[in-house]
Amino acid sequence: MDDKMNIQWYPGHMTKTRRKMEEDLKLVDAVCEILDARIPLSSRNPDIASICGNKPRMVILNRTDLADPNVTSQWSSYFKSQGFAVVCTDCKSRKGIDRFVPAVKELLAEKLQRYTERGFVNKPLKLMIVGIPNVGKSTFINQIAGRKGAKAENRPGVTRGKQWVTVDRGLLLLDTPGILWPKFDDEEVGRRLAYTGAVKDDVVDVETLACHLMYMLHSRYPQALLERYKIQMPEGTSGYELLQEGARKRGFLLSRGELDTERMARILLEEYRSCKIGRFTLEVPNEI
Ligand SMILES: Nc1nc2c(ncn2[C@@H]2O[C@H](COP(=O)(O)OP(=O)(O)OP(=O)(O)O)[C@@H](O)[C@H]2O)c(=O)[nH]1
Ligand SMILES: [Mg+2]
Repeated sequence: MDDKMNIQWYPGHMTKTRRKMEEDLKLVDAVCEILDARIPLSSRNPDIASICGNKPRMVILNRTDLADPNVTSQWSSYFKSQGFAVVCTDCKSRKGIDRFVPAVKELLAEKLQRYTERGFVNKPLKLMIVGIPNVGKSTFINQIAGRKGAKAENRPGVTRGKQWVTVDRGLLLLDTPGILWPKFDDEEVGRRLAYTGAVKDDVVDVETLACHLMYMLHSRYPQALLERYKIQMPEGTSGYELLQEGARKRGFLLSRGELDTERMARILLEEYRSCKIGRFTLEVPNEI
């Protein structure tokens, strides 16, 4: 098995997006970065601090329905302690959505105060919504606005240009295309982005990816693998052996009686993404 994955997923439009982001920054009062609650570190854009400068910043931990709730609250405290305004959301059920507007008003309280003093009635606050592809930016905006103002779909790269969405007379949100950074120092970051669907499957080797995910789930959540796939193997079993065991237990065979590990790989990724195995967060703050 080829253990090195050469993932190249930085299409030209993303470079353009970064430049545009720097321009758009001049139009907004604050930047709101949406993170995947299952991988809050890997889904953060490391360039964002340098792009945003001194603009007030907010973090949304989204997809909390798919993440381990205990770890989500640890992440919330972590980002708060770093000075961010934090809101945890599940855009499928709208959980946490109502906390966004009060959090924005708190973050930009001084600005609002100045507007009032100068007699600016209904001058809207403007926020730019940024984040990696497919993390739920457009869905989040639609939930906040209470209507489908932004196009959203379950694949990376749906939003292609910026778009203003009016929430009400006091708030405008700027939807932006998802961006990834050109190169990862850490291959594991790339894999985590692929597990969670930020990267299209056709740029990675699905079987290799699934081996890594198997290994990780086996070391962190062995009980879940036992319950879902009847996999019970000693600690330290390789990802490929775990994948084989899964295929064996499910009876996935090729015509010559070989195990169909590729089919098992696809099933594992699909079931991880749709939360059928459980709500697993792959990164915890105390491991930083
Ligand atoms: N389970 C779950 N799914 C979510 C959540 N938020 C968004 N989604 C789903 O994630 C998928 C991607 O959502 P989008 O809003 O299009 O994501 P985006 O960040 O705008 O993506 P790009 O425009 O491609 O960068 C959609 O299928 C949404 O339904 C959430 O909190 N939980
Ligand atoms: Mg979008």
